[in-house]
Order: sequence, then C-alpha cells, then structure tokens
Amino acid sequence: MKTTRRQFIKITGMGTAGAVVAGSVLGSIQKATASSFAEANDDSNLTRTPTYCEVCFWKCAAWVYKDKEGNIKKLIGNEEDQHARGKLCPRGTGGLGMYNDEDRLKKPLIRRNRTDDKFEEVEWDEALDFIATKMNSIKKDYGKENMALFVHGAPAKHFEYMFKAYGNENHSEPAYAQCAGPREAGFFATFGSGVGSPEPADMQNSKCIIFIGNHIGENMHNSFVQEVSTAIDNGASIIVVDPRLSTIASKATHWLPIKPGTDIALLLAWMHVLIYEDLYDKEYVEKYAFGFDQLKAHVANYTPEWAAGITSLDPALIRKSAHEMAAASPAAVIHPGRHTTWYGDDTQRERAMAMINALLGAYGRRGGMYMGVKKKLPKFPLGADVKFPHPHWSWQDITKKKYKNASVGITNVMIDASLPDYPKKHQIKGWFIAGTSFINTIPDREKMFKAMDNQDLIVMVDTMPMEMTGYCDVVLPESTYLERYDYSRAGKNRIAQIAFRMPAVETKYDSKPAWWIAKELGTRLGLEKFYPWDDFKEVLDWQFKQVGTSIEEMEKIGVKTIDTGESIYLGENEDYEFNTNTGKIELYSTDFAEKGYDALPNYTRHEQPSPGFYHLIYGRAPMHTFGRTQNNPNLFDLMETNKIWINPRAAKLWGIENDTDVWLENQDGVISEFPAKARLTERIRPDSIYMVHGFGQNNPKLTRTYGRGINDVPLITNIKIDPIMGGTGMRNNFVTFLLDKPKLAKVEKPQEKETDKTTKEEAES
Ligand SMILES: Nc1nc2c(c(=O)[nH]1)N[C@H]1C(S)=C(S)[C@@H](COP(=O)(O)OP(=O)(O)OC[C@H]3O[C@@H](n4cnc5c(=O)[nH]c(N)nc54)[C@H](O)[C@@H]3O)O[C@H]1N2
Ligand SMILES: Nc1nc2c(c(=O)[nH]1)N[C@H]1C(S)=C(S)[C@@H](COP(=O)(O)OP(=O)(O)OC[C@H]3O[C@@H](n4cnc5c(=O)[nH]c(N)nc54)[C@H](O)[C@@H]3O)O[C@H]1N2
Ligand code: SF4
Ligand SMILES: [Mo]
Repeated sequence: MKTTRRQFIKITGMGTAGAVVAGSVLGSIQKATASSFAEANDDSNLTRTPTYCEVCFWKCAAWVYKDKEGNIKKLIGNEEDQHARGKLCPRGTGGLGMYNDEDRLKKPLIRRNRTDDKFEEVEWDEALDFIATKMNSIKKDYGKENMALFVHGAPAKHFEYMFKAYGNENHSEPAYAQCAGPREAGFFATFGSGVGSPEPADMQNSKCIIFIGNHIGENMHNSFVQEVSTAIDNGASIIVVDPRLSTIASKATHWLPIKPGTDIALLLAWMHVLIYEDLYDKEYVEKYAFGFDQLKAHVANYTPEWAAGITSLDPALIRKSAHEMAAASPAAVIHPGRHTTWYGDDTQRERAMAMINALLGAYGRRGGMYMGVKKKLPKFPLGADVKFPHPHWSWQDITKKKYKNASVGITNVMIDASLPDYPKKHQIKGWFIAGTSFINTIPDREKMFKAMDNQDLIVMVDTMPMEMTGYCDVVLPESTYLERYDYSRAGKNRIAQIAFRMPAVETKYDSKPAWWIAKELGTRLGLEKFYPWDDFKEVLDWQFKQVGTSIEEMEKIGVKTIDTGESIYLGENEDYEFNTNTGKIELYSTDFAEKGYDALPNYTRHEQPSPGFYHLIYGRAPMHTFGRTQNNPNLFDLMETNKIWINPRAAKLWGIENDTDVWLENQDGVISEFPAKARLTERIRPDSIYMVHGFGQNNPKLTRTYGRGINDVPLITNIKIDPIMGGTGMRNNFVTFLLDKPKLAKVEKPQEKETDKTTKEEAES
C-alpha cells in the first residue's frame, strides 16, 4: 500500500490494560450460574431498565438488571419482544463489554495539522467548533452539498437529521451497498416491495426453508435462529446451498455444496424443474404473476444436467430438492439472505430467488413470506416556518444515471466522488462517519486512500479506537447504547411493536450520545430552529404520546405492541395489487427491460482461481459482530482470533497442518498483515478457503484484538459492481498461502510514533 499524506496515527486517550482482563462479566455470570443457579437468577434485589441491543442490527429488546450500587448484573431478552422472545444471543449477553471496554474512546481528539501526525485531547466545545469551522469553509469553497455522511446503526438517524437540516442529503450506509442492497433491488423488481429487516420469511410456520449461502446459526440473528429451530422441531425440511458445510448445512435435509459463484445456474434449473414438471402453484401464478410464458421459454434448456456441469452438483439432487420445496409449497420459502454483495450479478441472483418464491406461491402465504406491519412514530413538530432546505444536488444526481435501481446512497459511489479528479461541482471534500468502521467495511483500499487524501475534513463518531479513527481530523467518543437515549425501534414485523432504549448506567469518560453531538454541532451551524427541545427524552415522550403510550409506561414495559388490524397474509381469493408496473408479481421485469437490464436472470461465468489459488470466502461467527466486538472483553474471551478453513486435500499439497501459521496473498499481490492458524476441515470445498470477517485489526490501541488473525478486507481488491444497484461484489478474490513470515513491503503499518500527550502520560504513570 502506498504511503499517503493521511498517515495512520496513534490515538490518544486510551487505557493500557493488558490483553487479558480479569473478571470478565460474562465469565463471572457463567461461573455464578454454575455454582448457584438459583442465586444468580434471584432478581429480587435488582432493578431493571429497558433497552434494545446495539451489538448487531437485529435490535433485540432487552432488560438491563442492576444492583443497588448501579452495577449492571445481567442483560436479558424482553419476553414481549418478537426479536428477542425473552433471549439474547451470546453477543447481546456480552453487550456489557461495550460499556466496560477500557480501550474505549474517552475524549474528543483533534489532529490540527495534517502533516503533523499528532492527536490532541480537547474539550467538546473546541472539537465541535473546529468541525463547524471546517464545514463552513467546505460550504464556502464548494457547497454544503459537497460532504458525505457515512453511517450505520443507531447514530445514523441523529446525523441524517442534522445533515438534512444543513441541506445535505448525501447519506449512505454499508448496510446497503456492502450488504443487503441486491436483495432489496431483486425482490422489489419482482414483488414491488423490498425485504427489510427482519426478513419476512415465515420460517416458524414453514415446511421447507431454502438457504442460499445465508449461514444462519453462525449469522446469529436472534429470532431468526429461534424460528429455524422451531421449524426443524416441527419437521420442516431444510435445503442449504453453500460451498461450505455451514452450521445450518449440517442440520439440513439436503446440502448442495455448490461451486462458488454459480448459484444463478442452480436457480434457473430449479425453475426449469418447477415449470416443466408442473410443480409450481398454477392458480397463484395465474392470479398474481406477469410474464410466466416468457419465463417458461427462458428456462427451457436450463435442465439440472445443464446446471450440474456448472455448479458441480449432482443433477438428481437438484431435481430432488426442487421436488421437496414444491411438495411443501405454499409453506415453502427461499430466504432472501442478507449479505448479498457477492459476484456483481447479485441483484439478478436475488431476482431468481424471488421468482422461485413466486412459483411456489409463497409471497403472502403462511409458511412462505408474510407481509410485515408497523406503527410509524410521527416526527416531532417544528415551527410552521421551519422547512428543510432543498439541496442543490444529492447522491441521486451522481448515482441514478449509472445504477438506476439504487434506492439509497451508495457508499462506494460517494467514495468515487471523493477522488480529486471527480468533477468539482459534485466532488466530495469532507467525510462525516458515525457507527461504521469504514476502512474495514468498504473494499478497495487503494481508492479509499486516494479519496481520503482529497478530504479537507474527516470526522468519526465511534465508541472505540478503530483503525479508521487513525486517519481522521476529529474523533468524537460516543457513549455506548447502555448509556443513552436513541430513536425507538419501530420497524415492520408480524405485529407492530415499539422498542424503547434509555440510559441504564452513568456515562463513562467524556463520551456523549449521538443526539447530543448532532444537536450541538447543528446549533453551531445555525440550525437551532430544527432543535426545539433540550433533551432527546422530550422527543421520545412526544412520539410515544401520539401512539397511546408515554415515557413512564415505556420505562416499565420496554416494548409496546400496537394492533394495526392488518393481516400479514393474502386472504383466500384476495385481489391484490402489487407495486410494480403491471400491478402483478413480475416474473418478467418490465422495469428492468425498460432500463436495459436483463428482464429475466441469466447465468454468467465468474472468474476462476489460477492454479495454487483458492476462492476467498468469508462469513460470521456466532460470538462476534463484524469488526465491532473483537476487542469486547466478554466476547474476546469466547473467540480470540479467526482461523483459515482449508480442505485437507488442499492443505496436503502445501504441507499445511492443523494450527500451522499461514499468511494469505491475493491475486493482486496483497499480503495479509498478520498470520492466522490453519483449520483443516472437510467442511470446505478443496477449491475454497474460509475465514470469519472482522479480525486482523491493526490499531495497537485495541489492546486485546490487535494483530490477531487475518483481515479479509485488504485482500478484497477485485470488486465487481452490480450494474443495477451499485453494490460491491466482493467474492471474486482468490488467495494463496505463504508459510514463512513475508516481507510486508506492500502492507501499510501503523506508525509507532510516541508523540501524543496521553502516551507520554501513560509512560509516566
Ligand atoms: N454472529 C453474527 N451474526 C450476524 C452478523 C455478524 O456480524 N455476526 N451480521 C449480520 C449481518 S448485517 C448480515 S448481512 C448477515 C450476513 O450473513 P448472511 O446473510 O448469512 O451472509 P452470506 O454471505 O449469505 O453467508 C455466508 C455464507 O455464504 C457462503 N458462500 C460463500 N460463497 C458462496 C457462493 O458462491 N454461493 C453460496 N450459495 N454460498 C456461498 C459461505 O460459505 C458462508 O457460509 O449476518 C448477520 N448476522
Ligand atoms: N470484507 C468484508 N466486508 C464487509 C463484510 C464482510 O463480511 N466482509 N460485511 C458487510 C456487511 S454485511 C455489513 S452490514 C457491513 C457492516 O459494516 P460496519 O457497520 O462498518 O461494521 P462494524 O465493523 O461493526 O463497524 C461498526 C463501527 O461502529 C462502532 N460502534 C459500535 N457501536 C457504536 C455506537 O453505539 N455508536 C457509534 N458511534 N459507533 C459505534 C464500532 O466501534 C465500529 O467502528 O460490512 C460489510 N463489509
Ligand atoms: S441478535 Fe444478538 S447481538 Fe443482535 S441485537 Fe439481538 S441479542 Fe443483540
Ligand atoms: Mo450486513
């Protein structure tokens, strides 16, 4: 990696605890449970406050139990909540570690001079004034529109609101262009509505669930896992398509160990079998679908035998699995998946999945896909004269011509627009980042560094000293979710529910909630009229009152259920108008045809590894979320590093044994900064290797996780952009093994300069 003007710098204000923290809370809870279950479960001396979990984006509602001294004793799922159903996943239980992590960001930090690699601890006033001054100068030189806001998680709404009030709508999230975007576009083109979260697959009532990738069980979305267990207990059949024997594949009726990147061929063959063997739901398709004849002609030659040659799957298994889903229909469903930015033709793969759901008659049917309901919380009223300014341009102007079906801002498009040769009118000159680890989330680091160099201002709001903080001008410490109010969770689900988050404990250090940071910065930018309240609690209370509850009630119940009177299934013989051009489920997409995209999905061959290289496949582990939990004292205890899954046949060629240290080098010569240990297993195909995303972090200020394992992100340099919605396909990358410690000339290393104030103080203490 080339050195850049924006050198990574060590960040001040961090503690110096050693790698192992004594008395991990989760550990002590477990010990207590083992020694005295009754005692550990005695809540009589404890008080509780409601929250919803921020360790991932399933947002399970929870209770925070505290003793008389105000110490958190445990986190438990809220019984009334459909996401939690009374339980938290291992990560949610360990959420306390986010609060307790002594490596947390503690004070606002400013790097005054770009060439001077030094962070200075400052007071909030100074940090916010600094940002406001820089934002004003970007506004003067370019325009208020020439900044980008990158967000994920609960802080998002607070900063989106502030930027909107400022007259800037360049918001984007990795949760779209690096995650769920293709499935939203693919399902929307078919059913006229996107998928959303939680995904409305009616799994608990299903007789056959099909997973394409989608490694539920490792992907630990709470009620999703509970629903699949219920379905398995009820005898549902499970079909898993995955090059790896994932946890769910090991519980499946049929595991289809597909060759990576060939799923569309399988999906076309399944459609062929359903149609040509007369197994699809004829009545449903006649009533609700458009374009069946075109589809029938399209898949005429896509037999299981044709797909077998591409996917390496047994044609009998392809046929048998299609029969199985048809037998269960309409209580059968292909789960839409979530992380779907794989090969660049991802919207079309998701289209094919949606189309099979249509052929199975699954949409709007019990055991298929339900139609979620919600109760919208109204917006807090502003003065009659207060109007959000209309920006002169926004993300749409630089995105929609190219990626016509992008429905929200595209992170990678905003990064493209941040490059110095981008037309000045739309060039981005400042980044505001909140709740995304950015450099370890969005692929193509070379471009990322060039874009960073061109920024007049980079601000990051985070709770931890993530690698990206080292490239910023200002770093702002947010309080953790256990210390703050936030907007309520009120998304679609089977029933409409509202989940409340309030502070459970005293704020640690000099951290502040996002709502406060946004309001204070907004005030400095002259936006005080958009903030006619002092405390965010007032906003919540007002919103609750509009839907028949109040802060007082929500403090007691945490989750409010509201009857909307709507049905989540299509009634028998119900006429239903889908939100598509034809008002029908579009098997043939008229929208795609109009825009010049394939109206019916086609299989295209993806790049193959050269000899000695393997498909780089990544995924999740149940005890970690992306890169945000690796340093969490509780969750670190559960899994300290990732390992590289290698098939024994491949390993033998290299002389690799279990626990051999390996470095990985990708097809473009990028070498992993750290090694990881090999895990030899038949559970992965010999042409692929697998690792859990989120490890290999290189900021020494993350004292526990620093240097442990391999980071997949820098190895992802071959990016295939989805032409329909702009997502970054990340699975066209291949790696080979290095068994001796390589010379890491290409890898940028963090500088070990001891120039900053706190480091000096630490040395003295
Ligand atoms: N514990 C935990 N749970 C999480 C998260 C977390 O960080 N931690 N993150 C949440 C989020 S935001 C998301 S988006 C989801 C992500 O989780 P999923 O949506 O389940 O992600 P996928 O990429 O579909 O699943 C990874 C699986 O795809 C397989 N795979 C790789 N290549 C191919 C291929 O070409 N074809 C097929 N059929 N399979 C392939 C891999 O072997 C692996 O088993 O997880 C969610 N749940
Ligand atoms: N190579 C590769 N890239 C991927 C993926 C992959 O599997 N492999 N997964 C993709 C997917 S599916 C997704 S959804 C994205 C996820 O992308 P991100 O959301 O960027 O993932 P995280 O690593 O969890 O980064 C979250 C950041 O928020 C911080 N944070 C945590 N809690 C808070 C809080 O309360 N307030 C604030 N302000 N900050 C907080 C964390 O410290 C961390 O820096 O990544 C995508 N990118
Ligand atoms: S699934 Fe786990 S980590 Fe995610 S919100 Fe629920 S309890 Fe928290
Ligand atoms: Mo995601």
